[in-house]
Amino acid sequence: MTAHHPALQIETRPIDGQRPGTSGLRKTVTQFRQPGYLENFIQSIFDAMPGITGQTLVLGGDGRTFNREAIQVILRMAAANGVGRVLLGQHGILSTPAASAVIRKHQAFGGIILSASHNPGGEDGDFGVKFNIANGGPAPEKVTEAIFSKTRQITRYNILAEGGVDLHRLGAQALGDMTIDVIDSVDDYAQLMRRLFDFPAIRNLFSSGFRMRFDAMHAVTGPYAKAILEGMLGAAEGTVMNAIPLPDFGGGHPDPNLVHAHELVAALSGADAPDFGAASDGDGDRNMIIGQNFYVTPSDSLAVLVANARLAPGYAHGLAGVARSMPTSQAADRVALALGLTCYETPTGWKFFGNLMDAGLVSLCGEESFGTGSDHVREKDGLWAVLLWLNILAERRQSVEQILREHWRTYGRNYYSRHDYEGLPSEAADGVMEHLRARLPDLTGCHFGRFTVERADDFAYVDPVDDSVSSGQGIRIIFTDGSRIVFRLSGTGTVGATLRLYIEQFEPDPTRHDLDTQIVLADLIGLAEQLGEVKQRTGRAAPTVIT
Ligand code: VG1
Ligand code: CO
Repeated sequence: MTAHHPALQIETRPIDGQRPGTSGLRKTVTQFRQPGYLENFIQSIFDAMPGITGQTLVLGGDGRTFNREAIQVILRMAAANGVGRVLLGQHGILSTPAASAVIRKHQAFGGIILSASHNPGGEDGDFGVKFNIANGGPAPEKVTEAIFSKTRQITRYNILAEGGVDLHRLGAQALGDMTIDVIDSVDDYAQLMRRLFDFPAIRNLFSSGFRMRFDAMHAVTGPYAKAILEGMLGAAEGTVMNAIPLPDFGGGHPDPNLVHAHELVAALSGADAPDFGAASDGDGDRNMIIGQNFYVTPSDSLAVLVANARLAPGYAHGLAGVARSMPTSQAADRVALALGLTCYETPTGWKFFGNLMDAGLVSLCGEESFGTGSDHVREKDGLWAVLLWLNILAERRQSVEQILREHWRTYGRNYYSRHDYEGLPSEAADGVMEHLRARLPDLTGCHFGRFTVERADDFAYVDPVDDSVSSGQGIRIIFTDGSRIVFRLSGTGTVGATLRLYIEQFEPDPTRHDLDTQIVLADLIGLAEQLGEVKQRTGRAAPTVIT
């Protein structure tokens, strides 16, 4: 430490509730601004990861309110805790997939990503901290539990008394004994994309009159999408809408679904609509895909990508295997079966895919929650999915709708929907789950109308690589015809509890592939509400969000 930057040990005491959820620690900005709140959690990461001394750490965030203040604090703490070097995204910006790419490329020890992902931002919104390990992926449960246990015991944190860093000037700076390299937020990521996809073919597609809209939702993907789609691939200027990242996402909810990306949905409807539309979330790891007047469910998108990945140079040699989270529809399983690939079923959250990819068992994976990705990084990757779609469209020269209809004719259609009940009192949400858990032993063999329960359980996962067990990952009710109802509670919310109902029904008959999803699923939805006593226990007549 230099004389100008004495390291202090500040006394503190444990703060309740710092257990990371599905994807990092997510709380309101107000909570994160409480004295010691951020500091305690960051110190607990360093305490749980003693090997970080002298190592390289990657740091950046999605630009939401509190991003830059938090970065200055984390840098002073990293220096005081003996971190050797920090690779910092310029302006404090790194999308989640870009952070993963930077960790891997520069063989960093790990990374801290500041984001609450698709949760709203601004002064009244949410903030979050994720810790990623050396493979570039979210810390596995044993690491997040170790961090949590440090938050329970903490008595002091280390921080330099002073010292600010210029987040905007590219290049090296010193802070105490630590070096900070401010790097371009987009470069490493864009180079990786260029290696995976046929950029000349996509350029040709755009120059042949193909039109697209990408809604960055005033979140982190704006600069990435501008540089890659409009810059490298020649898409028309203005293709990327809401391209400037704003601390409050322009007051919007940066969640790429039909409800929150309504501006994009409107742009893609009508006779003169562009050919292709996509959106990404707060931190750039989610994606929504739509065609002209045509919505692609994330589960179907995953299945289409698995079926067509070979059309992109990065996947031309074929896939090792695929994986999906348990609640995600089984559409990808059908493709995997046809291609002779193993399809793994993991609990919700990207952290469970890392081991499978590190072991070379899986190349592509996805979740129903607008997440798709591959082993090019260890996070889901919104823009990657959009580029793979573009590469496929450039090769097949069909519309999104034609590709989906052909896909369903080949593999059958998995009608699928998720119903969310947000902001419930925890007791009510827990009550639904406990009630269902109690019923599990008696459900097998029960008949409900035309449905017979083949199996009902509380999903537990044994990681095939390290044998670690994760239990209590959601209630599954599986019927003899392959239909499913799944219940689980969200692990990313910050207010009350969110109950998620996932409903799926398989339809092989092509004459029945053009029906309304909610109508097709109506019987199963009714059954799910009845089995979970959802209305009685939550007092809600209908879900908050349907996707
Ligand atoms: C949700 C999604 C899950 C996703 C997680 C993080 O979790 O359901 O599939 O991995 O968000 O996504 P939960 O526990 O609320 O259902 V993101 O874009 O916040 O990093
Ligand atoms: Co996200």
